Amino acid sequence: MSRLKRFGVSIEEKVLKNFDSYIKKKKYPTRSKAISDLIVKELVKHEWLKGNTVVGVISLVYNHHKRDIVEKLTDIQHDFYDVIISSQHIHLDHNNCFEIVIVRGKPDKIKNLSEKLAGTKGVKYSNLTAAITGKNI
Ligand code: NI
Repeated sequence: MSRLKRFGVSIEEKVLKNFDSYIKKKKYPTRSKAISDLIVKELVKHEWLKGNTVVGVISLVYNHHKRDIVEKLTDIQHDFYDVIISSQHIHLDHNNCFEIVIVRGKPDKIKNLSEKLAGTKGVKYSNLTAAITGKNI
């Protein structure tokens, strides 16, 4: 972690009041931590838009009894083997599976993979958690 830097911010009273109630609900220890997290979130978005190498996690919930779903999801993942670092499969109950796919690569390719997996018939839930390598922060 780099050195902490202090700076002054002027903000409308009403906005600050709303922000303080927001950070209280989120249980942030300080305003500084809350503001820092918001800035990092924006930088992550920016990094994804710039198209640099990013990381992420795709999570999926599906019923493995659904016709051909396991083969389809595996085929898609093999088409994107170069951006997949690792995956883990958890059997939730008799029918349902939870799978996480950890990815690293160009944002367009990762979004494409995420959309293909999400669009597979039988996938009940899918989410892409976007992160960055952290090198530029
Ligand atoms: Ni399973």
